[in-house]
Amino acid sequence: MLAIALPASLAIHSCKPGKISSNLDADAAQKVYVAPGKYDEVYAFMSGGFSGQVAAYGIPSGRLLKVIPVFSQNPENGYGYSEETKPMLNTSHGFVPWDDSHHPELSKTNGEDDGRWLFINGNNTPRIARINLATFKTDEIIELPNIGGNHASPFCTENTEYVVGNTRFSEPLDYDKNDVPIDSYKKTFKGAVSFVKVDKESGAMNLAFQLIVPPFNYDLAHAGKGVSHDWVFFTCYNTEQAHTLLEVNASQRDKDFVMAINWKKAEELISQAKGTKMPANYAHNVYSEKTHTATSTIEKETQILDVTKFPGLVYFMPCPKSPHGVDVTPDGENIVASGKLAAVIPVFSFKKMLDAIDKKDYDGMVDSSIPVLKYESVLKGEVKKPGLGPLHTEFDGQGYAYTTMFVSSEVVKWKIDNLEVVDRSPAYYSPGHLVIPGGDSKKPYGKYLVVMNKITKDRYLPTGPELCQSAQLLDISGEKMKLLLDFPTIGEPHYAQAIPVDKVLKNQVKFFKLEENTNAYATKAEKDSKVVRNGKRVDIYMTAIRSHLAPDNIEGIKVGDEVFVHVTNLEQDWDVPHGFAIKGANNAELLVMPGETCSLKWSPDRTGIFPFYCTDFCSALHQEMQGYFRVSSADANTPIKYSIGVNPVTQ
Ligand code: K7E
Ligand code: CUA
Repeated sequence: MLAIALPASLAIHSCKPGKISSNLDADAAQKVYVAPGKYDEVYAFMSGGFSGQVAAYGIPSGRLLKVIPVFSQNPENGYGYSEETKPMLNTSHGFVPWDDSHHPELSKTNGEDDGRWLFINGNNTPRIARINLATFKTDEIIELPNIGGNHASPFCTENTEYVVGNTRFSEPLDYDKNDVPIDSYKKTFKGAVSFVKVDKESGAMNLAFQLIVPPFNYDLAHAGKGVSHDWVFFTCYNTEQAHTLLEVNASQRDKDFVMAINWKKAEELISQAKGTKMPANYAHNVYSEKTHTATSTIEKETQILDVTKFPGLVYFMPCPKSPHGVDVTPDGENIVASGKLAAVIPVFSFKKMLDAIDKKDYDGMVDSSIPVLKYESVLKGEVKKPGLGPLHTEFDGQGYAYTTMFVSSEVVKWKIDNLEVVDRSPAYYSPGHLVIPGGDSKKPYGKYLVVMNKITKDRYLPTGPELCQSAQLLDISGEKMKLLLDFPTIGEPHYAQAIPVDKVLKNQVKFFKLEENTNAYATKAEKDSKVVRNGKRVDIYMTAIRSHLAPDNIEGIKVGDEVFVHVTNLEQDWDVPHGFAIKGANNAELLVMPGETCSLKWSPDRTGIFPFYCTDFCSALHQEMQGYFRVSSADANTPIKYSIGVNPVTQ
């Protein structure tokens, strides 16, 4: 989400709407054409913004490959509707079936994307999710306490030691006295930076500690790498500490800050037991590939460090005009921050930052304890006249940086060593983030750039009042950026990560092994399918294989029962899911992967015959893959009875 206050004269697009794009490559069609049956070169994982999901696209074709459900229920495959996946969306507030996801982040090894996991933030009800790129499923979601708006999140340190996140809305800590007047903001509100530890082997996350920081709005982050390995950088705005009409009140000061945190030092302090344990209340949801079931645990403790008490942990670098993005060059030496309202792009030098810290080259203190380093002392230089409204920067590994200009609606290429602008390419229109494969890592794959736009105006066929969101693919292999392709996206794409396909392909899971399925309701063979009544609860152990469901005739269900249909897909082959749906169920379908078990809850509300069927066209006889429930009145004596074909299933 971007809220930018601008003088009216600036609040127009510099690029006039028009069908022809001036920067279109003459060979564009050739360069994006991926012949039928051929694979794309790169996966792009784009946040779905207010859809709460992630979408995987092939680049250069721009073809949508999959929507990966993360924070929102997804009727298309039953995520968040099946009994197994409902716990994934549990929070300390109960079931929250939606979020706003902005920043996908690939796991890193030695500062390079390793293709194992993709992390993404839930912005609204603060959460971090981990997607397993072997299965393209969300494996874990952890809620973050003490935070409102998990926007500056989740960013990986160089070896994915941590994913870090910071709060957009400062607020009183959960277990402080938190029922306070809003105008006590400066006194009672706090920021909290979360460090989520990631297990090297399994990817399992846990909230290691939180740093309590001044009540600013924290916007974005990137971790250092190489020389700056030990540090993580956050932008913050609203250093005015306003709590109303931020549009005006948070734009008073000429400079806000980039906050530099020495996470190694924080880790050390925690290991020396300098942290304070504090009661907390947050959900930690884990999906198991063996049980095919998620469990949700409510955690009761967090560990905090008040940064004002530990000198050397945090420094502020002044940054002009409402900073938004902060990005670190592949060598880890330069920190690029983008002030949304600034006329320059400041580039900070990590080396100069260390020198300034050494020399105590301060320009005052925040909260009388956190040093503000002198702007001139930490600055490498400013990119002059880059355009209007700089937001985000990525790198090509060839010594160039590319920054989106929201207001002047363009991508600007500049040289990192001399900070000269060398090229600009219009974006249609108002770009937010951009992504280069590996563009925030030590090793960018600097061939493509995808810019994600907030507004499309006349670029696509109209679709009523809401027009589609869009990405644009640029070829950046040459001196000049060349536009290749427009393609629409789901939700509102903010950040994205992209990675050459090899790193992801080699880990792909094609199906789940049936013998390893330890779901409590798994049925491993058709002969074991059965119906079990226990009071008003009825469990149906059903199997699916081309092209029948077993059992397919079920009687003895009564109005008022709670029916759980546990469908195990017996197939052991790639690309053979079976679906399952029941007429009138207040639920979505199930989409069961080979070797997996999924459960649908159904409360029949009337007597009659209720058909069920497979929803995924799985074979030539898919339309035959069906069955019937007979539902009797609550006081009827219809016995439980189930069968398939001429051979009754053993009772
Ligand atoms: Cu710039 Cu939420 Cu990353 Cu959107 S944020 S653009
Ligand atoms: Cu199984 Cu259609």
